[in-house]
Amino acid sequence: MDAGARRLASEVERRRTFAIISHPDAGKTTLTEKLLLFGGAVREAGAVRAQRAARYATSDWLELEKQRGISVSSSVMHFDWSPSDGRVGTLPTLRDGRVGTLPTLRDGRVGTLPTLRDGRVGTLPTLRYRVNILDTPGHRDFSEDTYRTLLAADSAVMLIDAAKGVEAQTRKLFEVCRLRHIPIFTFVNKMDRHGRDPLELMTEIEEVLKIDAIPLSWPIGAGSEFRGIYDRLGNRSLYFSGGKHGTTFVEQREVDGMPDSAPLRDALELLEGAGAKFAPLEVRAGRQTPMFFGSALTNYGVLPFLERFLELAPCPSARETAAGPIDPVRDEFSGFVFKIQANMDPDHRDRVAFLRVCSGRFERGADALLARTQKPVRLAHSSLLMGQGREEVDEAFPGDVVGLFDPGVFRIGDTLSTSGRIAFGGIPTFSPEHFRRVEVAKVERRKALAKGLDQLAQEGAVQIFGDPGSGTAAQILGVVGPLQFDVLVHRMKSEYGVELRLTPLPYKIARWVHGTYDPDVLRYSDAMRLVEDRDQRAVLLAESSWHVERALARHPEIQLSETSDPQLR
Ligand SMILES: Nc1nc2c(ncn2[C@@H]2O[C@H](COP(=O)(O)OP(=O)(O)OP(=O)(O)O)[C@@H](O)[C@H]2O)c(=O)[nH]1
Ligand SMILES: [Mg+2]
Repeated sequence: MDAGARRLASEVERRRTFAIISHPDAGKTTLTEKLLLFGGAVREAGAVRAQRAARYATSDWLELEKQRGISVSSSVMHFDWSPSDGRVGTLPTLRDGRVGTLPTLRDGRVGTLPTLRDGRVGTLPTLRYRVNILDTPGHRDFSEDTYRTLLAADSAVMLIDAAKGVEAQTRKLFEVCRLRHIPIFTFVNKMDRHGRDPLELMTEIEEVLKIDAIPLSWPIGAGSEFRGIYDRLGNRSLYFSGGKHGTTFVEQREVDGMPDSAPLRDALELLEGAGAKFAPLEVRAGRQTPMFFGSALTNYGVLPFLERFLELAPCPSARETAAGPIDPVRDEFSGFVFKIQANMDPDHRDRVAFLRVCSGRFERGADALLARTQKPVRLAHSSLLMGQGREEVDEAFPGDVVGLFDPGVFRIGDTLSTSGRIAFGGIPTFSPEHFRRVEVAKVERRKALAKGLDQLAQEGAVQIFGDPGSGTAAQILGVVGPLQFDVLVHRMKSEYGVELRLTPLPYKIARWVHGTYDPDVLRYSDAMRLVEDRDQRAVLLAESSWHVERALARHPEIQLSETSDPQLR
C-alpha cells in the first residue's frame, strides 16, 4: 500500500457522517448545536427559539427558519473530535526527549498545546474523528429534502421527545432508513421535562418500529430531577451540573457502578435479565437501535452519547451502482449531488451543489466527468459547508459533503467521478400534491419571476408547469407540502425582489403522461388539465385519483407515472 492509499484508508476510517431525523420539534437543531459546541465549531450555542437573542442556531440559516423556529431545509456541518479517555493521537517526541502528553479536557475538547520547554509550540496530531452532521427538517412538507439528505448519510440519529414517544413523522423517516439499511441510533430527548417512563418508551419503540431497542444509557431522575445517566457499557454513573442552561459545557462527575437508588437498580436489573443483548453487528444490520437519554437543551447526557455513538457508528462503506459496489478506498474519486441550494449566503448570491464524496480523494482544481452528460467539470470552487458559512477546501474524503459552485450544470442525483463511468442510483422526486396559479404583482418583474422560479425549480424547491406550447412561462406551481409555498413566496421576495400572487387550484394529483395520444381528448373535464413540465413533458393534473383512474380506463393508449422518471415508479 502506498502512502496515498494508506492515508485514504485512515481518513475513511475516522469519518462519521450521519443525519439527525425526527418529527418536528423533537430537538434536532438544538442537539446539532450542542454537538458543534463540543466539537469547538461554535463557541456558544444559540437558543433556537430565543426570539430576542441576537445569535441564532448555526444550522438554521434561512431567514424564514429564524422567524418561525422550524427547519425548512437540511444543513450540513462538520467538526473534528477526540474522545476524552486519552486515546488522542500521540504527540511527536520533543527535542529534549520527553514525549509530551496532550491535555484532554473533561468535556472532550482537546485543549491547546502547552508551549514546550524549548519555546516551540508542538503541532496537534490529527483528531480521532471527523464528524459530518446533516440536520434535517422534521416537518412533512419538507420531507423531500430530508429523504434526499438521508441518501448522503451512513447512519441516522433518531430523536424521540421523552413526553411524546414515537410520532408520525419519525415513523415515516425510520422506514426510509430501514429500506436503506442504515444503522439507527435513538436519542430520547427533553429528559429535563416531565416525560414518559423510560421502559414504556423503549417498549413503544420496539412495538411501533419493530426493532430491538437496547438502552446503552439509563436516566438518573427525570424532569427537574434529571441529574445524570448510568452508562451501561462502562458500568459508571455520570452526574451533571452547571452548563448555564446548555450554553456552555456541563460538569460531569463520574462514579463507578450503578447509582444508589433501589427503583433504578430494579429497572436496570430488569433490562439485564429480559432485554435483548447488545450486538454491534445487529446495529449495523439495522435490527437493533442503541438507545440513549439526555437533554439537548441543558446539554445533559449529550457528551456521553456522542462518545458512544462515534465508537459504534459506521464509517463510510461501499455504495451500490448498477455496475457493482464502489468502495470508499477505491483510488478513483466519485461522489453524487443530493441537494442544490441557491442564495445560501447573502454575500454570495450563487448556487451551491451539495456533493457527498463516496470514493477516493476529492481534490480542488481536479477534473471530473459528469456521468449524465459525459461533460468535464473542473472542481475549482469548492468549499466545506458549515450551516450558512463555508470554508474553502483543498481536499475532502469519502463521507464529506463538499459544496460545489454550480453555474447551472448539476442536477439532483448527478454522479461525478474521474472516469465518468460511475453512476450512483437516481434520487426519486416526489409527486406534487398542491398546486397554485402564479402571477406577479408588478408586470415589469416578469423576467425576474421567470429567473427566480427557474432557479428554485432547479433546486427541487418547487415544480413548475405551463400550458403546452406556451414556451417557458410558468403559470402553475406544484409542491409536495403547502408550507413550501410560504418558503417560495418569502424567497422570491427576498432573493429576487418579486412579489408573488398565488391562487389555489383544485388539483391534488400530477401524473406524467407517456404513450401516443391525442392531447385534445384528455381535455374533456374541468377536473383535469393537461400541462407541461420544464422539460416539455406532458403532465396530467387531476382533482382526484378517481379522475386519473377514469382517464386511464378510457384511454388504454396512455401510461401514467408518478414522477418524471418512469423508472422510479
Ligand atoms: N425542555 C427541552 N426543550 C428542548 C430540548 N431540546 C430542544 N428543545 C426545544 O424544543 C423546540 C424545538 O427544538 P428544535 O431543535 O428547533 O427542533 P427540531 O427537531 O430541529 O425541529 P424542526 O427542525 O422544525 O423539525 C425548541 O424550543 C427547543 O428549545 C430539551 O432537551 N429540553
Ligand atoms: Mg430543526
